[in-house]
Amino acid sequence: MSLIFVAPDRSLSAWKDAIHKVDPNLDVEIWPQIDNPKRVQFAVCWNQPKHVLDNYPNLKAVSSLGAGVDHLLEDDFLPADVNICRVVSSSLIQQMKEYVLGTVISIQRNFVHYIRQKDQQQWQAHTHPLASDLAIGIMGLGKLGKPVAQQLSELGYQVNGWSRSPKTIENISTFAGRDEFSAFLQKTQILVCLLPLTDETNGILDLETLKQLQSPSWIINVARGEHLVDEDLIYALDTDIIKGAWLDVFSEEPLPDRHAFWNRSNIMITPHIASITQPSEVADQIVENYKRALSGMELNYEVDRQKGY
Ligand code: NDP
Ligand code: OXD
Repeated sequence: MSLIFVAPDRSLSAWKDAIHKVDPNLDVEIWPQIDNPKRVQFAVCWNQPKHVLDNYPNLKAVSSLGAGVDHLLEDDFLPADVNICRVVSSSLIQQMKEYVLGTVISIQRNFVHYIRQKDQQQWQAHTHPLASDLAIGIMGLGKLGKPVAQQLSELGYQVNGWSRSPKTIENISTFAGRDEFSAFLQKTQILVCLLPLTDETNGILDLETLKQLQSPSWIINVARGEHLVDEDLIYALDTDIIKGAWLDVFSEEPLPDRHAFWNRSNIMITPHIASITQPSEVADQIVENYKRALSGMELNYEVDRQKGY
Protein backbone atom coordinates (compact mmCIF):
# COMPACT_ATOMS: atom_id res chain seq x y z
CA MET A 1 0.00 0.00 0.00
CA SER A 2 1.32 3.40 -0.78
CA LEU A 3 0.54 7.11 -0.60
CA ILE A 4 1.53 9.19 -3.57
CA PHE A 5 2.05 12.92 -4.12
CA VAL A 6 1.04 14.32 -7.51
CA ALA A 7 2.00 17.99 -7.63
CA PRO A 8 4.12 18.75 -10.68
CA ASP A 9 4.71 22.42 -9.82
CA ARG A 10 5.78 21.81 -6.21
CA SER A 11 9.03 20.64 -4.69
CA LEU A 12 7.92 17.54 -2.79
CA SER A 13 10.94 16.32 -0.83
CA ALA A 14 9.89 18.40 2.23
CA TRP A 15 6.46 16.76 2.02
CA LYS A 16 7.91 13.27 1.95
CA ASP A 17 10.16 14.08 4.93
CA ALA A 18 7.23 15.57 6.88
CA ILE A 19 5.12 12.44 6.29
CA HIS A 20 8.00 10.20 7.37
CA LYS A 21 8.42 12.21 10.56
CA VAL A 22 4.86 11.28 11.46
CA ASP A 23 5.12 7.67 10.27
CA PRO A 24 8.58 6.44 9.17
CA ASN A 25 7.13 3.18 7.83
CA LEU A 26 4.69 4.70 5.41
CA ASP A 27 5.44 3.98 1.77
CA VAL A 28 5.49 7.41 0.07
CA GLU A 29 6.09 7.88 -3.65
CA ILE A 30 6.27 10.98 -5.80
CA TRP A 31 4.58 10.98 -9.18
CA PRO A 32 5.64 10.18 -11.89
CA GLN A 33 8.04 7.66 -10.24
CA ILE A 34 5.41 5.15 -9.10
CA ASP A 35 6.62 1.53 -8.87
CA ASN A 36 3.34 -0.33 -8.84
CA PRO A 37 0.12 1.64 -9.52
CA LYS A 38 -1.97 -1.19 -8.04
CA ARG A 39 -0.50 -0.56 -4.57
CA VAL A 40 -1.57 3.10 -4.52
CA GLN A 41 -4.53 3.74 -2.21
CA PHE A 42 -4.21 7.42 -1.32
CA ALA A 43 -3.09 10.43 -3.37
CA VAL A 44 -2.24 13.97 -2.30
CA CYS A 45 -2.64 16.30 -5.26
CA TRP A 46 -2.11 19.87 -6.36
CA ASN A 47 -2.72 20.92 -9.96
CA GLN A 48 -2.39 17.31 -11.04
CA PRO A 49 -2.45 16.60 -14.79
CA LYS A 50 -5.92 15.69 -16.03
CA HIS A 51 -6.76 11.99 -15.86
CA VAL A 52 -3.54 11.13 -14.05
CA LEU A 53 -5.58 9.52 -11.27
CA ASP A 54 -7.22 7.12 -13.74
CA ASN A 55 -4.14 4.93 -13.49
CA TYR A 56 -4.66 3.75 -9.91
CA PRO A 57 -7.36 1.04 -9.76
CA ASN A 58 -7.24 0.71 -5.95
CA LEU A 59 -7.34 4.40 -5.09
CA LYS A 60 -9.59 4.99 -2.05
CA ALA A 61 -9.21 8.70 -1.34
CA VAL A 62 -7.54 11.88 -2.51
CA SER A 63 -6.49 14.86 -0.42
CA SER A 64 -5.87 18.34 -1.75
CA LEU A 65 -2.47 19.66 -0.78
CA GLY A 66 -4.22 22.91 0.11
CA ALA A 67 -7.63 24.28 1.06
CA GLY A 68 -9.18 24.42 -2.41
CA VAL A 69 -10.44 21.24 -4.06
CA ASP A 70 -11.61 22.63 -7.41
CA HIS A 71 -8.63 21.01 -9.16
CA LEU A 72 -9.89 17.62 -7.92
CA LEU A 73 -13.58 18.10 -8.57
CA GLU A 74 -13.05 19.26 -12.14
CA ASP A 75 -11.53 15.84 -12.88
CA ASP A 76 -14.71 14.11 -14.12
CA PHE A 77 -12.89 10.82 -14.25
CA LEU A 78 -12.33 10.55 -10.50
CA PRO A 79 -14.68 7.63 -9.62
CA ALA A 80 -17.60 8.50 -7.34
CA ASP A 81 -16.41 6.07 -4.67
CA VAL A 82 -13.09 7.88 -4.26
CA ASN A 83 -13.49 10.22 -1.29
CA ILE A 84 -12.00 13.71 -1.35
CA CYS A 85 -10.63 15.76 1.52
CA ARG A 86 -8.67 18.95 2.09
CA VAL A 87 -6.24 20.24 4.69
CA VAL A 88 -6.89 22.78 7.43
CA SER A 89 -4.19 24.35 9.57
CA SER A 90 -3.68 27.27 11.89
CA SER A 91 -0.89 28.73 9.76
CA LEU A 92 -3.09 28.58 6.64
CA ILE A 93 -5.64 30.66 8.56
CA GLN A 94 -3.02 32.99 10.08
CA GLN A 95 -1.39 33.69 6.69
CA MET A 96 -4.77 34.48 5.12
CA LYS A 97 -5.61 36.83 7.99
CA GLU A 98 -2.27 38.62 7.48
CA TYR A 99 -2.72 38.88 3.73
CA VAL A 100 -6.24 40.28 3.81
CA LEU A 101 -5.45 42.68 6.67
CA GLY A 102 -2.35 43.89 4.78
CA THR A 103 -4.33 44.54 1.62
CA VAL A 104 -7.20 46.26 3.43
CA ILE A 105 -4.82 48.59 5.29
CA SER A 106 -2.80 49.33 2.13
CA ILE A 107 -6.01 50.36 0.37
CA GLN A 108 -7.53 52.26 3.32
CA ARG A 109 -4.33 54.17 4.19
CA ASN A 110 -3.39 54.80 0.52
CA PHE A 111 -0.08 52.89 0.77
CA VAL A 112 -0.83 51.70 -2.77
CA HIS A 113 -0.38 55.36 -3.86
CA TYR A 114 2.43 56.38 -1.49
CA ILE A 115 4.69 53.55 -2.66
CA ARG A 116 4.40 54.86 -6.24
CA GLN A 117 4.69 58.53 -5.20
CA LYS A 118 8.03 57.87 -3.52
CA ASP A 119 9.43 56.62 -6.83
CA GLN A 120 8.49 60.00 -8.34
CA GLN A 121 9.66 62.08 -5.31
CA GLN A 122 6.08 63.27 -4.92
CA TRP A 123 4.96 64.68 -1.54
CA GLN A 124 1.19 64.52 -1.64
CA ALA A 125 -1.16 63.58 1.17
CA HIS A 126 -4.45 61.76 0.58
CA THR A 127 -7.40 61.62 2.92
CA HIS A 128 -8.31 58.22 4.32
CA PRO A 129 -11.41 56.81 5.98
CA LEU A 130 -11.36 55.65 9.59
CA ALA A 131 -11.67 51.90 10.02
CA SER A 132 -15.04 52.44 11.66
CA ASP A 133 -16.29 54.14 8.49
CA LEU A 134 -15.06 51.45 6.12
CA ALA A 135 -17.33 48.51 5.25
CA ILE A 136 -15.59 45.28 4.32
CA GLY A 137 -17.64 42.43 2.83
CA ILE A 138 -16.29 38.89 3.07
CA MET A 139 -17.70 36.40 0.56
CA GLY A 140 -17.37 32.97 2.18
CA LEU A 141 -17.42 32.47 5.95
CA GLY A 142 -15.68 29.12 6.06
CA LYS A 143 -12.41 27.94 7.60
CA LEU A 144 -10.62 31.02 6.24
CA GLY A 145 -13.34 33.62 5.67
CA LYS A 146 -14.76 33.57 9.19
CA PRO A 147 -11.47 34.25 11.04
CA VAL A 148 -10.57 36.89 8.44
CA ALA A 149 -13.91 38.60 9.09
CA GLN A 150 -13.54 38.35 12.86
CA GLN A 151 -10.04 39.86 12.82
CA LEU A 152 -11.20 42.85 10.76
CA SER A 153 -14.16 43.36 13.06
CA GLU A 154 -11.94 43.22 16.17
CA LEU A 155 -9.79 45.95 14.60
CA GLY A 156 -12.79 48.23 14.27
CA TYR A 157 -13.86 47.82 10.63
CA GLN A 158 -17.53 47.41 9.76
CA VAL A 159 -17.73 43.82 8.56
CA ASN A 160 -20.40 42.07 6.49
CA GLY A 161 -20.24 38.39 5.63
CA TRP A 162 -21.97 36.31 2.98
CA SER A 163 -22.30 32.53 2.91
CA ARG A 164 -24.57 29.82 1.55
CA SER A 165 -26.25 28.98 4.84
CA PRO A 166 -27.23 31.58 7.48
CA LYS A 167 -24.72 32.32 10.25
CA THR A 168 -24.59 34.30 13.47
CA ILE A 169 -21.18 35.80 14.19
CA GLU A 170 -20.68 38.43 16.89
CA ASN A 171 -20.35 42.00 15.55
CA ILE A 172 -20.63 40.88 11.92
CA SER A 173 -23.69 41.52 9.75
CA THR A 174 -24.34 38.26 7.97
CA PHE A 175 -26.19 37.54 4.73
CA ALA A 176 -26.94 34.20 3.12
CA GLY A 177 -27.79 32.85 -0.30
CA ARG A 178 -28.53 34.55 -3.59
CA ASP A 179 -31.60 36.32 -2.16
CA GLU A 180 -29.46 38.35 0.21
CA PHE A 181 -26.49 38.88 -2.11
CA SER A 182 -27.53 42.34 -3.33
CA ALA A 183 -28.18 43.59 0.21
CA PHE A 184 -24.70 42.36 1.19
CA LEU A 185 -23.03 44.07 -1.77
CA GLN A 186 -24.87 47.35 -1.23
CA LYS A 187 -23.43 47.55 2.31
CA THR A 188 -19.86 46.81 1.14
CA GLN A 189 -16.96 48.98 -0.06
CA ILE A 190 -14.05 46.54 -0.02
CA LEU A 191 -15.21 43.15 -1.27
CA VAL A 192 -13.04 40.15 -0.33
CA CYS A 193 -13.63 36.87 -2.19
CA LEU A 194 -12.91 33.79 -0.06
CA LEU A 195 -15.36 31.42 -1.74
CA PRO A 196 -14.56 27.96 -3.04
CA LEU A 197 -14.74 27.67 -6.82
CA THR A 198 -17.95 25.80 -7.71
CA ASP A 199 -20.52 25.90 -10.51
CA GLU A 200 -22.45 28.45 -8.43
CA THR A 201 -19.51 30.76 -7.70
CA ASN A 202 -17.68 30.64 -11.03
CA GLY A 203 -17.75 34.16 -12.52
CA ILE A 204 -19.47 35.65 -9.47
CA LEU A 205 -17.21 38.73 -9.54
CA ASP A 206 -18.83 40.12 -12.68
CA LEU A 207 -20.03 43.58 -13.70
CA GLU A 208 -23.42 43.07 -12.08
CA THR A 209 -21.72 42.36 -8.74
CA LEU A 210 -19.18 45.18 -9.03
CA LYS A 211 -21.87 47.73 -9.89
CA GLN A 212 -23.70 47.11 -6.62
CA LEU A 213 -20.80 47.96 -4.30
CA GLN A 214 -20.75 51.17 -2.31
CA SER A 215 -18.51 53.72 -3.96
CA PRO A 216 -15.53 54.12 -3.79
CA SER A 217 -15.01 50.39 -3.92
CA TRP A 218 -12.21 47.85 -4.26
CA ILE A 219 -12.17 44.10 -4.67
CA ILE A 220 -9.66 41.67 -3.20
CA ASN A 221 -9.64 38.22 -4.77
CA VAL A 222 -7.76 35.58 -2.81
CA ALA A 223 -9.93 32.62 -3.80
CA ARG A 224 -9.66 31.53 -7.44
CA GLY A 225 -9.08 33.43 -10.68
CA GLU A 226 -12.21 31.94 -12.22
CA HIS A 227 -14.38 33.80 -9.72
CA LEU A 228 -13.52 37.01 -11.56
CA VAL A 229 -14.68 37.94 -15.05
CA ASP A 230 -11.48 39.67 -16.21
CA GLU A 231 -13.09 41.82 -18.93
CA ASP A 232 -15.75 43.04 -16.49
CA LEU A 233 -13.07 44.16 -14.05
CA ILE A 234 -11.25 46.13 -16.76
CA TYR A 235 -14.53 47.75 -17.83
CA ALA A 236 -15.47 48.57 -14.21
CA LEU A 237 -12.07 50.19 -13.60
CA ASP A 238 -12.10 52.14 -16.86
CA THR A 239 -15.56 53.53 -16.16
CA ASP A 240 -14.87 54.30 -12.47
CA ILE A 241 -17.45 51.78 -11.30
CA ILE A 242 -14.77 50.54 -8.92
CA LYS A 243 -11.48 52.12 -7.85
CA GLY A 244 -9.10 49.20 -7.74
CA ALA A 245 -8.49 45.50 -7.41
CA TRP A 246 -6.03 43.45 -5.41
CA LEU A 247 -5.57 40.02 -6.96
CA ASP A 248 -3.64 36.98 -5.75
CA VAL A 249 -5.24 34.41 -8.06
CA PHE A 250 -5.81 34.27 -11.81
CA SER A 251 -7.61 32.06 -14.33
CA GLU A 252 -4.25 31.32 -15.88
CA GLU A 253 -1.24 31.11 -13.58
CA PRO A 254 1.42 32.40 -13.96
CA LEU A 255 -0.46 35.43 -15.31
CA PRO A 256 0.51 35.55 -19.02
CA ASP A 257 2.99 38.30 -20.01
CA ARG A 258 0.52 40.00 -22.29
CA HIS A 259 -2.43 40.01 -19.88
CA ALA A 260 -4.17 43.38 -19.58
CA PHE A 261 -3.90 43.34 -15.76
CA TRP A 262 -0.12 43.86 -15.78
CA ASN A 263 -0.24 47.45 -17.04
CA ARG A 264 -2.97 48.79 -14.79
CA SER A 265 -1.82 50.98 -11.92
CA ASN A 266 -5.11 50.28 -10.09
CA ILE A 267 -4.62 46.49 -10.10
CA MET A 268 -2.25 45.09 -7.50
CA ILE A 269 -0.88 41.63 -8.29
CA THR A 270 0.68 38.94 -6.10
CA PRO A 271 1.62 35.47 -7.41
CA HIS A 272 -0.84 33.21 -5.52
CA ILE A 273 0.98 33.50 -2.21
CA ALA A 274 -1.79 34.61 0.15
CA SER A 275 -1.60 31.45 2.22
CA ILE A 276 0.72 28.54 1.60
CA THR A 277 0.33 25.09 3.15
CA GLN A 278 3.25 24.15 5.41
CA PRO A 279 4.10 20.40 5.11
CA SER A 280 5.08 20.03 8.78
CA GLU A 281 1.73 21.45 9.90
CA VAL A 282 -0.53 19.14 7.91
CA ALA A 283 1.51 15.91 7.60
CA ASP A 284 -0.25 14.42 10.64
CA GLN A 285 -3.74 15.03 9.20
CA ILE A 286 -2.71 13.54 5.85
CA VAL A 287 -1.38 10.41 7.59
CA GLU A 288 -4.54 10.24 9.71
CA ASN A 289 -6.74 10.46 6.61
CA TYR A 290 -4.61 7.88 4.82
CA LYS A 291 -5.22 5.47 7.70
CA ARG A 292 -8.91 6.34 7.81
CA ALA A 293 -9.22 5.69 4.07
CA LEU A 294 -7.54 2.28 4.38
CA SER A 295 -9.91 1.23 7.13
CA GLY A 296 -13.02 2.61 5.40
CA MET A 297 -13.64 5.32 8.01
CA GLU A 298 -15.06 8.76 7.22
CA LEU A 299 -12.26 11.22 6.37
CA ASN A 300 -11.54 14.37 8.35
CA TYR A 301 -12.27 17.58 6.42
CA GLU A 302 -14.13 15.53 3.82
CA VAL A 303 -15.51 17.41 0.83
CA ASP A 304 -19.17 17.23 -0.11
CA ARG A 305 -18.98 16.48 -3.82
CA GLN A 306 -22.52 17.77 -4.37
CA LYS A 307 -21.78 21.16 -2.83
CA GLY A 308 -18.30 21.30 -4.36
CA TYR A 309 -16.41 22.20 -1.18
P1 NDP B 1 -14.54 26.56 3.17
O1 NDP B 1 -15.00 25.43 2.35
O2 NDP B 1 -14.14 26.31 4.59
O3 NDP B 1 -15.68 27.70 3.21
C1 NDP B 1 -16.37 28.07 2.09
C2 NDP B 1 -17.36 29.19 2.45
O4 NDP B 1 -17.94 29.66 1.23
C3 NDP B 1 -18.50 28.72 3.35
O5 NDP B 1 -18.81 29.73 4.27
C4 NDP B 1 -19.65 28.53 2.36
O6 NDP B 1 -20.95 28.72 2.92
C5 NDP B 1 -19.37 29.63 1.37
N1 NDP B 1 -20.00 29.32 0.06
C6 NDP B 1 -19.78 28.26 -0.74
N2 NDP B 1 -20.58 28.32 -1.83
C7 NDP B 1 -21.32 29.45 -1.69
C8 NDP B 1 -22.33 30.05 -2.48
N3 NDP B 1 -22.75 29.50 -3.61
N4 NDP B 1 -22.87 31.20 -2.02
C9 NDP B 1 -22.48 31.76 -0.86
N5 NDP B 1 -21.51 31.24 -0.07
C10 NDP B 1 -20.94 30.10 -0.48
O7 NDP B 1 -13.36 27.24 2.38
P2 NDP B 1 -12.04 27.97 2.95
O8 NDP B 1 -12.47 29.12 3.79
O9 NDP B 1 -11.13 27.00 3.57
O10 NDP B 1 -11.32 28.46 1.60
C11 NDP B 1 -11.97 29.23 0.62
C12 NDP B 1 -11.16 29.25 -0.66
O11 NDP B 1 -9.99 30.05 -0.50
C13 NDP B 1 -10.58 27.90 -1.10
O12 NDP B 1 -11.57 27.11 -1.74
C14 NDP B 1 -9.48 28.32 -2.04
O13 NDP B 1 -9.98 28.43 -3.35
C15 NDP B 1 -9.07 29.69 -1.53
N6 NDP B 1 -7.70 29.69 -0.98
C16 NDP B 1 -6.77 30.51 -1.56
C17 NDP B 1 -5.50 30.57 -1.05
C18 NDP B 1 -4.49 31.49 -1.63
O14 NDP B 1 -3.30 31.37 -1.30
N7 NDP B 1 -4.87 32.43 -2.47
C19 NDP B 1 -5.09 29.74 0.09
C20 NDP B 1 -6.15 28.94 0.62
C21 NDP B 1 -7.40 28.92 0.10
P3 NDP B 1 -21.52 27.76 4.08
O15 NDP B 1 -20.70 28.12 5.31
O16 NDP B 1 -22.92 28.17 4.23
O17 NDP B 1 -21.29 26.36 3.63
C1 OXD C 1 -5.23 26.65 -1.49
C2 OXD C 1 -4.40 27.62 -2.21
O1 OXD C 1 -6.34 26.36 -1.92
O2 OXD C 1 -3.20 27.79 -1.85
O3 OXD C 1 -4.75 26.14 -0.44
O4 OXD C 1 -4.89 28.25 -3.14
